[in-house]
Amino acid sequence: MRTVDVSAVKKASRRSDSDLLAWWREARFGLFIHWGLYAIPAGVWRGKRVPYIGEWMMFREKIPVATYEKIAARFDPKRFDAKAWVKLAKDAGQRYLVITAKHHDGFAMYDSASNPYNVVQRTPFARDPMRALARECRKQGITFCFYYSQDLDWHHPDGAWNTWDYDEKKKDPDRYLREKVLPQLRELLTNYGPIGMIWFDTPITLSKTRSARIRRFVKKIQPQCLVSGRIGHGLGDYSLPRDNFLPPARLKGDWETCATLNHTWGFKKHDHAWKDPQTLITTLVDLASKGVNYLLNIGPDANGVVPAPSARALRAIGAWLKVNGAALYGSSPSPFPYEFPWGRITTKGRTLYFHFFQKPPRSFQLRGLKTAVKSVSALADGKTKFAFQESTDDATGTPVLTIDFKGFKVTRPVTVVAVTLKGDPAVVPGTLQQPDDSLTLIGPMARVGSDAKQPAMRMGGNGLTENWRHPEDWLEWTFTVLTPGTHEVTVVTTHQHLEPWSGGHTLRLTCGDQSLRRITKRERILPGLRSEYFPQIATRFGRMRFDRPGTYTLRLQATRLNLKKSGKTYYSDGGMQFCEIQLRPV
Ligand code: H79
Repeated sequence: MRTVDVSAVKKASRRSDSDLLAWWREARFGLFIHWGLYAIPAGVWRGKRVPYIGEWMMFREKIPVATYEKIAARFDPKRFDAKAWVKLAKDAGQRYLVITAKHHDGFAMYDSASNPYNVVQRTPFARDPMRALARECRKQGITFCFYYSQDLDWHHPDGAWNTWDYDEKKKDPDRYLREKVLPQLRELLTNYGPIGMIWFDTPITLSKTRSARIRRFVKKIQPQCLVSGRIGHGLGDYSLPRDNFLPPARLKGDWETCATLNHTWGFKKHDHAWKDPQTLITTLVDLASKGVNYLLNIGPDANGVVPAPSARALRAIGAWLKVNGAALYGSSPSPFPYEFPWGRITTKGRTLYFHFFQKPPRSFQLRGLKTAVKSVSALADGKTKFAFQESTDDATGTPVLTIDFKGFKVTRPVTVVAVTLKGDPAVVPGTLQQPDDSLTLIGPMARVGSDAKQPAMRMGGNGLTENWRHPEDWLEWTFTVLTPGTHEVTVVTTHQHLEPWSGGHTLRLTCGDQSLRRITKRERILPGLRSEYFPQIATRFGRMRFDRPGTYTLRLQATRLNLKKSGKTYYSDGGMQFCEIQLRPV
C-alpha cells in the first residue's frame, strides 16, 4: 500500500493557500467522471424511465437499501480502461480529473477497508478502478482528484436524506462522520498518492462545525489537497455556483462551474441531448473570461465505455485548445467586468486575447480600453499582424481602439486575436454603449440601494441578486451613450431549472424624466446555453430615448413583488431572480 511522503506534505503546508490554488487556476479545464452502480439501471427502474439525473434514481424511486444493494452483483465493467479514460482527458486538453469515490448512494467505487459496501467486496469486478486511474493520471500528467458525498448518504443509517429505510429522528450525524466519512477520507488521502482535491458536494444538513471538522481532517493528512466549495459554510478553497450555472459577468475570487454534456451526470441510456462542440468551446471561453474553471462531466456506462458523443465532443474541444490554448491555460479574467456582443476577452499579463464568436467586421471597434496597444496579431498562426488605431470619442472622452481585420482568418468555432499592450490593462469603469449601439445593464454592474434604511437585497458572489423581496429595494446603473437614439427596453429574469418561475412582479424603470412600468411576463425565452438550466425570461417594457451622448442613470425598482409566502426552497431564496436589462436600438 502506497503512502504519502509526509515531509513533502509538511513543506507544502507552509505555503499560502493562494499558492495551493496555483495549479488549479493554471488548469482552467477539468474532467468530471460520475461512475457508480446507477450506471446499471441507467435511468430505467422496473421498466419505467425515471426522470431527473441518473445518479439520483435511488432517491427518486425511494429504492430500499436491500434492493439497491443487489445492483452491485451485476457490476462487471469488462471494458473499463483507465489508460483510455485519462488519455481522453488529455486529448480534451483537461488538466485535472475528478471521479466519484462515493456518491449519494453511499457505494464506494474503490477498495475501502473501513466499509464493505464497495466495488471490491460487493461486485464480480472485484478490482479497485481508482488505483489504475491514479497511476494513469500520474503517468499522463493529470492532477487526480476525488468526488466524495460527505452529507447525503442513502445507505448509511445516519447519513442524510434516506427517510424510507431509516427513522430521521434516530440519525446521529456524528456517528456517520466517525464511522464512514472520516475513515473513508483517510483511505482516499493515504492510498492513492497526492490528491489534487476532494470535491465535496451538496451540503444540505451539515453544521458549520462538521464542515470545518471535515476540512481540518483533509488538510491534516494532505495539506496541499484542495477542498471544493461545497464542503459547506464557505469553508472551501474556492467557490461553486449551482450545477450547470453560467454566471452573467466576471466574478470576484476563484470559481468553478461543473457541467453536464447532456442532462445527467451518471449514465442514462435515454438521454441523447448532447451539447455540441461549438457550444462547449464557447462556454469554456465564456467561463475563463469571467475567472471560472470548467469541470465537464462524462458518465461512463456499466461496461466502462464512455458514450461516443461525449468522447467526440471532448476531443473537439481539445483540438481547439491545441491551437488556442495559450489564450486559456493560466489566463486571468477579462479586465472588462461585462460580456461583449461579439465574444469574450481573457488576459495574460499585458496580453489581451479577443475571442471572436463570429467573424468581426473589417473595421472592428473596442471601447473603453485605457492602456496603449503595442501590437495585434492572430493567435492561430502567430504571424498575421493587424493594423490598429487609437482615438477618443469626442463627446464622451471614451477611448476607442479600431482594428483593421484585413486578412482575418476564421478558426472554428472561436477565433482568437492577441492584443499586446504597453502597460497593465486598465479600462473605463461603468457600462458603455457598444459599437452595435446596444447597451446591457447587468446586476453586478449596478449599485444596490433602498428607500428603506438598508437594502435587504444583495448581490450574490455568483452575479445574481439575492433576496429581492422588498419593494423599497432598487438597482441603479450609470452608463455612457455614445450614439443617441431610441431603444427598446427588455428586462430579463430567471429561475432555477425544475423550480417554478415567479413572474407577475411590477417593475418600474426610471431614467431622468422617462419612466416605464410593466408586469414581468414570460413573453420570450432568450436563446443560448444559459437558458437551458436558467431560462432567460424576457419581458418588453417599451422604449427609452437618449437624446445626447453622455452619461445616464437608470433605476430599476420592483414596486410590487409577487412572492409566495414560503418561497424558500433548496435552490431559491424565493425572491425575484433578476438577470439584466437590455437596451437595443430600434
Ligand atoms: O453529482 C451531481 C449531482 O448528483 C449533484 N451535484 C452534481 C455534481 C446534485 N444534484 N442535485 N443536487 C446535488 C442537489 C439536489 C437537490 C434537490 Fe431535489 C432539489 C433536492 C430537492 C430539490 C431534485 C428535486 C432532487 C430531488 C428533488
